[in-house]
Amino acid sequence: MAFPKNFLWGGAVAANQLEGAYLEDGKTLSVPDMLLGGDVNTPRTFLPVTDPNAFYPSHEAIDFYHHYAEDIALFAEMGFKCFRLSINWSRIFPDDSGKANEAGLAFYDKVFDECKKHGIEPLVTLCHYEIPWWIVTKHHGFLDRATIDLFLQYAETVFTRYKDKVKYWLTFNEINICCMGEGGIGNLYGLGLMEDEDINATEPIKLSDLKSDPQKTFTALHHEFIASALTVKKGHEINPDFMIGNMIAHVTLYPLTPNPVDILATAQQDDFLNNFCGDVQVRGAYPTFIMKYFADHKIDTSFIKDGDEKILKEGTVDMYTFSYYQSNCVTMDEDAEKTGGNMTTGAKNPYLKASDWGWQIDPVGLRYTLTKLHDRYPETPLMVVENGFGAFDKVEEDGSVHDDYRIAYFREHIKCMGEAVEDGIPLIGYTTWGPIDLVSAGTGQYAKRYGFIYVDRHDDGTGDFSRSKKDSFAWYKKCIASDGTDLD
Ligand code: BGP
Repeated sequence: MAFPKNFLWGGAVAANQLEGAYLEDGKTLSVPDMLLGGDVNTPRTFLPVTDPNAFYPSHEAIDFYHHYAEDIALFAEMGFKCFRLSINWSRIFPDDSGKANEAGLAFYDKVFDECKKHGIEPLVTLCHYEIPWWIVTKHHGFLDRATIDLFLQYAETVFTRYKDKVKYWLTFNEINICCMGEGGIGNLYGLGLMEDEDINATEPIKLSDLKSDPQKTFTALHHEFIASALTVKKGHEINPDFMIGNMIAHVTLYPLTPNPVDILATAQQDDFLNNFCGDVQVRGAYPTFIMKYFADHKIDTSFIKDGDEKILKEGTVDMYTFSYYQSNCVTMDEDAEKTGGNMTTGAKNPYLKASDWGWQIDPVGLRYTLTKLHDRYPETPLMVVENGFGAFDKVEEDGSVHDDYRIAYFREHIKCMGEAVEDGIPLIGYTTWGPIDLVSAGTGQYAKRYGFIYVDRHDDGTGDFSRSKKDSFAWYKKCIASDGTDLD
């Protein structure tokens, strides 16, 4: 297997799922700070006014804010070359004064310095669902075109501050999330888009019950595309060496049967869910199929203003990055058995097993996806920036965690990824999701664990935040040390 020597092996996290310290050093609320904890069977709920008696997992998360040095040292021990993290926007711009918060900026200086000390390259997501709450209430997130300027001001501030510490950047995490999921879940996470009625709710609301209006969704998404493109352009002015990518939640789709109607439905869903946003950000223009979709669904495209086409063309990304957890099947047969997944559901594939959350495990699908993406964007380097296995872990009496199921998941995915590299696909890196246990985005659970590192923190709010190594820790270390050749 031929992973190059400079391959970016590492792990990925998001500020809201690990930092905690949700109001410390001047930070104000952001969208995830309004989300309550859930469990495997209960959809996440949202309660806009933080209730002192309710449990909001992001408020303390795993307290990376105070453990960052210890955590980065553990990543270094595993041999990480890269650490993907996000900046929490509301630490930097906590209000609408237009003044950056020095204490927030100083925190990330310390984090990046710590990475540098260990020879770890940071990969920074500018917005991983962390839209400041004041932008939600004042501007309905990205629905208001004015939010483009707020994002640019934020991006320019951090680009300038960290231009010699960070080379790799991503604009919006899973920008296509608003094209999937039920109700307003994708809108809230991705676009900070909510109706006043929901913003002012006094009782918890299921995320799937949040109101959603396609006209508003596509308007806000367009504003994100423009913000992303302008950010790429600005970044290159600040440091021409920056590599700035997009980030797509790639849900790989197969037809459930060879029935041509299933084949066609699969291609159409694939275009809408997976290809639409990537095409805008890599090719710099709206694809024909989505303009047809807009016409068919009576979406008024007057949100595309004069000059926007040029902005999109001039702000194409330097690399295409994506999350890959699973695949789903598509069928026109409404009686086909369904299964869960990352913000979306699909038909059950009889050839695949699934996690306890119903996410179908499909390592071969990763090779297939890399091949497909390279065919679509032949000039663009690719990076897998999330892949991992959420599981209930059992801590033995001596404190060890024998997570052979997680090792098996990674072994097979890395093997298939290596085959894609041998095929000649320009894959530059791989960051596993949640190298350290953190809060689940989909359910708000701590019990859905992804880490090589166990964190003593639980869904009832107990635990002392101490860290310990699972069996997978030594395994991933060996994998990286051997450039992905020793997977036993
Ligand atoms: C992706 C998100 C991550 C992460 C991951 C796992 O969609 O970018 O933030 O959480 O999914 O999902 P979950 O936490 O729901 O298991």
